[in-house]
Amino acid sequence: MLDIAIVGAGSVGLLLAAYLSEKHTVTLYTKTAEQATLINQKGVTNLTIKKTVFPRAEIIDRLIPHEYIIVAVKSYHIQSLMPTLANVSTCFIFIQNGMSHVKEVEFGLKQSSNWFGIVTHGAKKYAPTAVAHTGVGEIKLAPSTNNLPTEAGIKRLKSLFRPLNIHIEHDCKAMLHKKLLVNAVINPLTAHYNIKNGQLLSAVYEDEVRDLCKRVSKLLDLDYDEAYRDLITIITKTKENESSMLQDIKNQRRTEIDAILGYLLTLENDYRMRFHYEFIKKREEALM
Ligand code: KPL
Repeated sequence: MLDIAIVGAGSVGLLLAAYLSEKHTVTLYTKTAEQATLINQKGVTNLTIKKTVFPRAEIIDRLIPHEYIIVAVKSYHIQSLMPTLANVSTCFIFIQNGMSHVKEVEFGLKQSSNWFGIVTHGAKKYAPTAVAHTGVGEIKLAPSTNNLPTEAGIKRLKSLFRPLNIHIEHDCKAMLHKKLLVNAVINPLTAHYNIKNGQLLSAVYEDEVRDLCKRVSKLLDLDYDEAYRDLITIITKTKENESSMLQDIKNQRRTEIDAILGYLLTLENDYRMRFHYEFIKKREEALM
């Protein structure tokens, strides 16, 4: 049994808490005291398997060291969290979409053993204490550049995430780039057209999916055929899911468009990517 903290109780944070609390001691750190109180009263329910678990909940200001701290907040919250995280130097696992948090973490938390992770599970938060597992995907983790994990460390990490199809990768940048491509295609298109991931498989969207996939794979130096195959696999596995960007727009929250297409536009000012970037930015501005 390991002592784990999960920072962030959005859809991914709740999904991790729902599975990891079955075997480990989990503390879930929330943004608001209201959500912490509700979780302490009602637990966290996985609506898909109809199971409730009881992690301890605290607000993020009370963060203390744990064996593992999984940071599952949106990428744009990482910067403001940095002073809190630097105080509890430990083994961190960062699970964010996009790339903008990577430099911040590698620079700000040099003394910790950091891992970056990607999640392709579909998750939807229905209430502050309830989440649905809307698509079975996987979790991939790779060590950051200054982290040289031992075989024993890798084994522990694998056992920690076992219920969620864990894979350990060695090339962190390649892993994050592959996920960036997935998010750069699925998230803006589903948010733009207000559709579930699976609807992207319809012939109506095929040209647009292929076109964005081609542009992003070229920009990130990924093999197009392989990238397209992986993309279709993830769309298929999460076909019932609403992407995190669509959920953000529907809930009138800030999206991760800056960390995804915004980041890619800093590499190349591609007009199709800019079109989708600006469309989502306008939506976001109108909502907030
Ligand atoms: O990461 C996701 C997201 O929505 O942000 C995918 C894998 C696309 C699942 O919807």
